[in-house]
Amino acid sequence: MAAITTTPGAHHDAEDPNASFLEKKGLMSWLVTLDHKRIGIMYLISVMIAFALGGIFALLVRAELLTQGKTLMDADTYNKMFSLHGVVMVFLFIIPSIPAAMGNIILPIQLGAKDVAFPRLNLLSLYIYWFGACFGLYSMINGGVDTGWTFYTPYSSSDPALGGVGSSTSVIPMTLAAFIMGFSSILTGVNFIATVHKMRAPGLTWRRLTLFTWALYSTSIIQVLATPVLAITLLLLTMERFLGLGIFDPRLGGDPVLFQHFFWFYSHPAVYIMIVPGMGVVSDIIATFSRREPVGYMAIAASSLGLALLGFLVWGHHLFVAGMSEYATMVFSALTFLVAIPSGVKVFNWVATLYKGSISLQSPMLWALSFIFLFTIGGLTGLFLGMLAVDVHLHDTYFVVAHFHYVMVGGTVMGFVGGLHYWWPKFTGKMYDEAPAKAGWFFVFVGFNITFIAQFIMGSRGMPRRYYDYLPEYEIFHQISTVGSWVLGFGFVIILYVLVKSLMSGKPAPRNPWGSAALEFQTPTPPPTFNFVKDPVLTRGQYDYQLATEDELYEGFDDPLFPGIRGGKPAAKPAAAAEGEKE
Ligand code: HEM
Ligand SMILES: [Cu+2]
Repeated sequence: MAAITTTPGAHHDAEDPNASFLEKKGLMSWLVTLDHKRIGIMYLISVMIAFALGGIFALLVRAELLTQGKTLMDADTYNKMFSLHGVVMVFLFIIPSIPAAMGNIILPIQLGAKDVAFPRLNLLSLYIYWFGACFGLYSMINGGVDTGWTFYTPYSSSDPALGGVGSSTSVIPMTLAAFIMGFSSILTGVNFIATVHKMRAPGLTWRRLTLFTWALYSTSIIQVLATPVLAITLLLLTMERFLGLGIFDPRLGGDPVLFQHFFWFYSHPAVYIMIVPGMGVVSDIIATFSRREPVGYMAIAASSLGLALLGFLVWGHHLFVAGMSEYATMVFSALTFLVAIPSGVKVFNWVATLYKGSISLQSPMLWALSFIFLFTIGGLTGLFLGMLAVDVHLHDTYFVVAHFHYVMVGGTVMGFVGGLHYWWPKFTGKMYDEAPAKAGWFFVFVGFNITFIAQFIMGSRGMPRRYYDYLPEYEIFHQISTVGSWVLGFGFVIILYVLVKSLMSGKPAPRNPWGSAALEFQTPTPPPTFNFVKDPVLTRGQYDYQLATEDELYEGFDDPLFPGIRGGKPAAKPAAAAEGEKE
């Protein structure tokens, strides 16, 4: 039985409600759009620009560390470089990356909905994000910040211009930027929660949601509950810096450790805002390219919720050496280990899904497999840091830097780029060249490991983070790491080239290029404005390959541009289609 009815590949004129959502041209048609897909694409472009900017800062940091002493810039500039890298990557890129950009494009389609629950609120979220980003740019034009992305007090809150002793950089605009962008994040979360509850197509029960949807739902809960804490913390910081209120600064009677508690009460859950959506993307990609329902579907879904909840209980592990009671450190250490359970549940279930799956190694799958491998390293090294005695040695070393890059880059960025490749044909209507896409993946994967394995080693030997200079015994590791960052950067340049070339001259994408059973691949490519030609009614789950019809899985391959692929044989695996694309 067909899950939905559509008229794939049909062409329509601009007035037709079934015309592609990309049909309308002109800047204004984008800026005032209420279409979640268009809003998602504008988010996507924004976060990709942020990623490029943050990446340039990272390359500059690495270049400075190529040799001992001064290589490129003075120490003050260096401090600004790593701070801006962190701020841009966290607040402008990674938080909105998968939820706001990819979630907006895909979530309503996966729900069989016409749009999100509150389309106007959705557009407002984007404008708030842009408004906040303007404050960030303003700060950068004014010299940026040198506080690190963590804005630790009292250095950040004590302004020399007002008689303080802290940072003289442009802190207030940057904290306001993060404050404002927080509202964007909260509103997206509210919108997605309402959308998942209220907009599901008939037949789309909770047990039939995709794992990407479950991940976004869990993430939204964190966004709504945790982000207000960051907002109020940054507001207090601003008031202390601007008005001299004594909240965090001991010279004014405040408590600097209080700031760290507040900050990490948001920022540890925020780690799950960053990683859980990536896990969702990976779950979907693994299912599609293994051609089967994920093993332990409910366990993976529940572990997303589990991470969202447990993520709130462990913030103290960032303060083991900041001055807490021994009892508190022990409790936080024990709770930290609990977080490994839902993460482990996911990894084991992904691996079990791969086992005896009918795997095809298309480019999205390569990113998803890298995610599993690299995230596992990131997660397990997190357990080292969660162990009290070990953390006393490793705290604020390059070991920590390597650990969180294995999670943020090895995890989230792999999921983000994988999802980008996976859904690209669907929302752009264009295919990309598979061979150079795989080459890009290869350079990113190799470059990433060179960059950050070197950092694990030097960190475990005591190289502190955020240092401008270092002892001679660390030089070789810094050099390896810097060369790795060039390989990594080169990989991203290839990917950019592949995607731009696809936009310019890519072949039209079929409806279902990967042979997926999920709902978003049952509607035309690119989808019409309201996502479906006929309102979908689900008669099966989105991973039920055994219930999906041959047409649902293969119709895309019948596209005249991919002749002879289908041949009416359901035995043809999705890989076969891609072989055809390569020519
Ligand atoms: C893509 C390649 C990347 C490279 C080569 C890179 C490199 C670096 C380097 C060298 C540092 C400075 C370490 C220190 O001295 O403390 C750093 C810090 C940091 N990076 Fe990355 N990074 C990359 C991507 C990312 C991404 C995607 C994120 C997303 C969250 C990220 C988040 C951070 C943060 C939060 C810091 C700490 C900044 C601070 O100390 O305030 N990085 N990175
Ligand atoms: Cu944490």
